[in-house]
Amino acid sequence: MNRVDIIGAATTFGQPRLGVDLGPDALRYANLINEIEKLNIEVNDKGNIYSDIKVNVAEHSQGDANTLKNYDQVMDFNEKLAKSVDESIQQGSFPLIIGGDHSLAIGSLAGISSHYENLGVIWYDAHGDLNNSDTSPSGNIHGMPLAISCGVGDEKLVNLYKDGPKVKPENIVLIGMRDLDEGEKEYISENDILTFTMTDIKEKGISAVMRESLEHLQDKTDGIHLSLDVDALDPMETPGTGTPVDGGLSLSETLSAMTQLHDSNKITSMDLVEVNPLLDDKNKTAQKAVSIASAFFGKKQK
Ligand code: 4U7
Ligand code: MN
Ligand code: MN
Ligand code: MN
Repeated sequence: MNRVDIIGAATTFGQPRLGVDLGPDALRYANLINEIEKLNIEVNDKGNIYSDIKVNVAEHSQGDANTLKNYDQVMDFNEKLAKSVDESIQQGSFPLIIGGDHSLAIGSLAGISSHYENLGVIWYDAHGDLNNSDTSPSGNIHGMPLAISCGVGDEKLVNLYKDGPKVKPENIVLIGMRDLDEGEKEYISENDILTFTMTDIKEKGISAVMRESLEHLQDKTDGIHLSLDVDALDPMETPGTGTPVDGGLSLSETLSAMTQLHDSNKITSMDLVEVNPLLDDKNKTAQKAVSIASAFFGKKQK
């Protein structure tokens, strides 16, 4: 790719740990733009997208698990994001969507999907994000974007920006899984989604996992979206995130995974999400996320 559009997805209401909307700026402060430019790539920072709908923060963390929390806001935000992502692709740029909580993937996938018949998705995360309002233990929409993109869940979110499902389950690979809810496990096995848990990664090694993931997707897809949640990494590496889970990937495994994806030349868009500077230690999580993005865009590891 020779031109990258940075799209700041300043959303926090897909989950209760407010401050993840500051993630895009934390990544910029950690030198994201310069680091990509150093790789001889033209970078166009499109700034941040915000929702106009303000919610009552006091109400935010309450409510039943069976309601979708901050529904109107997530919906409004993702409509705008989808449009921006769609425009970037139309203009021939590679969209890098920086978050922001993972509910933003509803909009990024909606904007991307009109450009591909068979979009592949690599979901690099501790979680499957495959819940719906019936299976979700929390009601937090950041645990639902992949299900919604597959056409499962709230009708308006499923049909956001463009009618119908955006992704087919057979075109998804899950990497880094270690905290799946019961309903998510059922969806994965019913739909036969290729899944690499942390146990699988320890057994096979990250490089075999990435090779198998690409092999699974490359012939049947016409584009591959990478959605990278920093909680895929171990909390010792990336403490500044709202839903940390022990026993995650190391930075060095992730850098080598990114180099493999870069070398494949198959990835056509990317989300980099869930960096929350209010939970971080001196912006360390954003710095690691920038090194991950740099490896993805071709920085050689020493
Ligand atoms: B993230 C969870 F119950 N599954 O649905 C849920 F464990 O985008 C967590 O991956 C979701 O960070 C985490 O609330 C969503 C929970
Ligand atoms: Mn996660
Ligand atoms: Mn996630
Ligand atoms: Mn998270």
